Amino acid sequence: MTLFGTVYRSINNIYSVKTDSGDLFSVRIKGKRLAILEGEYNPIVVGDRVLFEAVSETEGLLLERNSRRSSFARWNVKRFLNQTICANMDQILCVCSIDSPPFRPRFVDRVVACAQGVDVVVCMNKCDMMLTRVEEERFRLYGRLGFRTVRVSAKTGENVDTLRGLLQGRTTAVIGQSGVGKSSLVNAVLGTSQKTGEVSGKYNRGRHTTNHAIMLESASWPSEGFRLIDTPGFREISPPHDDILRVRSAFPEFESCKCPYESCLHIDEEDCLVKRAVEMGEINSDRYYSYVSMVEDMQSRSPAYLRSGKRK
Ligand SMILES: Nc1nc2c(ncn2[C@@H]2O[C@H](COP(=O)(O)OP(=O)(O)O)[C@@H](O)[C@H]2O)c(=O)[nH]1
Ligand SMILES: [Mg+2]
Ligand SMILES: [Zn+2]
Repeated sequence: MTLFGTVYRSINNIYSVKTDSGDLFSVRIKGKRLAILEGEYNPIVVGDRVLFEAVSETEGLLLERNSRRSSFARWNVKRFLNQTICANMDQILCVCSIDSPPFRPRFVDRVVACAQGVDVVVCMNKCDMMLTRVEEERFRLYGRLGFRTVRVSAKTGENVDTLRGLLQGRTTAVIGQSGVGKSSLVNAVLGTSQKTGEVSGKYNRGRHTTNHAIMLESASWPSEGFRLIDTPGFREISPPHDDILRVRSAFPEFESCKCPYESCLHIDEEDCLVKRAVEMGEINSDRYYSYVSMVEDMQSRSPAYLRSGKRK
């Protein structure tokens, strides 16, 4: 019998797949690899929709992966490959914190550039503390650029209800540096009370220290409630190897500036209106240099598949 399901967890190439009727299967890839997925670092990720053959009441063999309607992917600096972290979410919640670690807006810009086919909500946690004036301005800029923003405190519970409201009826990937309070927020919105650094959901009662992505559900999903994909904390993040114009599109202020050169990267080109706007202070210069550093990152890479003789 073949069944459809969603990947809830992936450990050592064994996937926990939940069927649309709510049954859990442990699914493996048949043979060594799926032919169509050759060349990907990790062909199946949390959130993927898969077709599998049930071989017992709890085990299956993977047959196919559906194409993804959205994903979060980054450049894996150790393996010289693009790495998808999770797929098919309705939105990304990029969590930052006011302190420990301090707000790193360029990290947020990078998360936006790694998001494919999905909007990013910028969430400032630990709002029981204070941002500096410069940080405050930089955070507010996201709102003016059209991003949804929310300030919360997992510690005091401030705006946790608002955050829960943003999650209703959706599947949200929670992304951020480690220490910003992702697990604390996940606990707060789900109403679970595990120690920080551990998350337990309906299907994952054991300890979870977030070293891989995992799908969690609120009570009574799917009739109501929401799902969250908790992800490991990233220290550094770089956009996947791709067309640089895609990274450019992560900066809506460049579009509204109407640089006349359609393929302009707004870096070395003469008479570029974006560069002019930066000089005039109309475009935030830290945002601009955040973009430039991503482009430089991408241009300095040599992907494994372009290196002769290094890897198959
Ligand atoms: N002051 C303050 N500390 C928080 C808040 N949320 C989390 N923390 C603390 O930040 C640390 C990291 O939290 P954790 O949820 O493990 O972060 P994660 O690595 O992103 O999952 C813990 O010591 C939490 O107690 C908050 O809203 N305010
Ligand atoms: Mg965590
Ligand atoms: Zn330009």
